[in-house]
Amino acid sequence: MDIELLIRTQKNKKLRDIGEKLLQERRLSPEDALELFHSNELTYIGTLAELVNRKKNGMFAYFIVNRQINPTNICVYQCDFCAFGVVKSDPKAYEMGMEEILSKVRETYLQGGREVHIVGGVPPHWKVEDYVSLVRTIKENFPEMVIKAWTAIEIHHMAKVSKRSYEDILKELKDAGLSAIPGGGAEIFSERARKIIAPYKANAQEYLEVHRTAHRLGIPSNATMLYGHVETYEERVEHMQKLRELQDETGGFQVFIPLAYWPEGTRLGGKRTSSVDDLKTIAISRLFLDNFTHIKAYWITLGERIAQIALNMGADDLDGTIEEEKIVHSAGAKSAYKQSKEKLIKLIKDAGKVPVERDTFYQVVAIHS
Ligand code: V47
Repeated sequence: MDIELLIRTQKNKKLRDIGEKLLQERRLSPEDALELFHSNELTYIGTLAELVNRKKNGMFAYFIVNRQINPTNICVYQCDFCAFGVVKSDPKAYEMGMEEILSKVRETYLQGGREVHIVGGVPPHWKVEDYVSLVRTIKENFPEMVIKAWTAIEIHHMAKVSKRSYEDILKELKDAGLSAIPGGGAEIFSERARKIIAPYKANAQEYLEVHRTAHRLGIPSNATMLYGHVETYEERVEHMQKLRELQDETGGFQVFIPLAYWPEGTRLGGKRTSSVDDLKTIAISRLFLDNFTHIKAYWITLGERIAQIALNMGADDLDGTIEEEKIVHSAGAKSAYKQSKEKLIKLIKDAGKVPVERDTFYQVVAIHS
């Protein structure tokens, strides 16, 4: 596709101007991003996003052999969009023992996996030592495993209950073996929407401050946005703007992950996002977040088919083999619980991209061309 021709023949002047801006490698304004959200020109937006992606990542599309571990679903926050967290007395409540956690890590280790992504509910009875010793025990038993653990929500909670600073908590976790922080818990930063979907947990400033502190301490992190519930397009743009500002300041974010909302079994209810909305959101995030190298099409929330198309509309990463996803499946996700490495390689190849097995920090482990 001749990109200049595509832009020149675009009938909507505002979209044409956005295309010109991107060709000149100029930053999009929040108004530009909003204009794109209001447009249904998916091919146009997706092609521009793919152009920008190829400048950053060439034909590479990344995946990782990893495992998610959700040590408990007991959670004090009870957010209305979440069907995973339950109170302690709920018959569905569970808490894994250390042996169970280690045996899951071992299984992944023996399959060549080198990342564990740990995130769970926030149980009222857990102390900072519980979070720290979980990290330390895994690291002592599997020194080569990279531990990406605890969202900003959990870290804020640890600081609150122990009356310690984020810096103090993060230093202790880092000393115990934590290497990176996942992006969960961002949901949507807007105060209005957060009051409806997640009124009790850390707010936007607190989420961002945890990540700012982590970056200062040399701990890279990821960023997410949960979309498709009660938020407006303006609030999606405002969310991404806050992340872009922090990234300008620290450069510590590795990847942005738009998470499509699944409503089943949640108190909030609502409808699933459309495929067009999913692809548009991926593409617009690629165009707006010019200071992020990677955009993840998380196959768990998008499904494999849409994730595969997203690799041609701005995304360059699928996440990983996962092994056991509980959070989004509690809310009705229809994707598999896990994926073989071979299947991820095939998904990427069939999308016309070169599959690159990566580590947590986007270092190349193997190119499967
Ligand atoms: O913060 C909860 C989301 C997140 C629902 O950092 C839901 O690499 C959809 O953040 N519908 C946790 N989503 C998962 C997460 C994540 C996943 C993969 C990779 C990374 C990374 C991070 O799951 C939560 C929340 O935003 N979530 N409930 C739901 N009903």
